[in-house]
Amino acid sequence: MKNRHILPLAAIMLVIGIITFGVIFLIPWLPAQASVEAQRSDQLIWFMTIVSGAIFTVVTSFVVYAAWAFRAAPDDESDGPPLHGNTRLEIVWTAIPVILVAIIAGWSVIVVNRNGQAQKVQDVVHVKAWQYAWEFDYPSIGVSSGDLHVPVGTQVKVRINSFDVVHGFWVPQFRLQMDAVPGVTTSLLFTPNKVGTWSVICNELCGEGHSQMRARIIIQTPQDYAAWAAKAQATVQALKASSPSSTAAH
Ligand SMILES: [Cu+2]
Repeated sequence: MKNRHILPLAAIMLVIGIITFGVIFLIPWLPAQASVEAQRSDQLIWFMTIVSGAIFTVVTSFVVYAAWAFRAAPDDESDGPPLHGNTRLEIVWTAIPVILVAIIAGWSVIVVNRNGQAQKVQDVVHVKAWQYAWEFDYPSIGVSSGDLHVPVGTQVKVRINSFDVVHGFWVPQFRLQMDAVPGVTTSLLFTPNKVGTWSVICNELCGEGHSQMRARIIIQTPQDYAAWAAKAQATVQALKASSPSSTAAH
């Protein structure tokens, strides 16, 4: 009896598996990776996606095959044969998810811990959020910018404040987000590892201008970053010379 089912079931599984993993791998689901943290998160995301794809393939194949192979004739009003379950099978299908969830939980704790490990040398940027804009202060060089400039390969610590409602500091390419909460200073560590320009996006619904609450994040080579910082400092000095109260520079 078993052998009669194995071949068609395997064929259905092959077709569903090809479609499922085609959808998983051929569509670029994730944004670019631009930080060390994004790599860690993505390894975990891919593990979960592949495991989910495999389970989806097996379960869907059994459902599709059972619906086709064991369908009742249109005039068949009888009950099916009584089933008493299968203890061994039930233990197996309980144990596998328990093991998988334990692996995912443990792995997640490791990723969160490693992402939160501060290095000795880091650039500190003060992120200020309000309806509906961002501003970035650089206490070490005494400048302020509407774009978030960061050097590639250096750990950056952002200290985040909101001056009105809850906002969310989110860079999809980092796979990281942190809320900006009025009255509280939150912080986030990241290590950019790819030169490029992306967006800091507010991801807490904060009012009617929420969808426009974006700023550029510019990841630069250390040389370009130093050049930007020097130029910004020079601008601040020039502004201070002309009007002592102004410190803004872009
Ligand atoms: Cu916002």
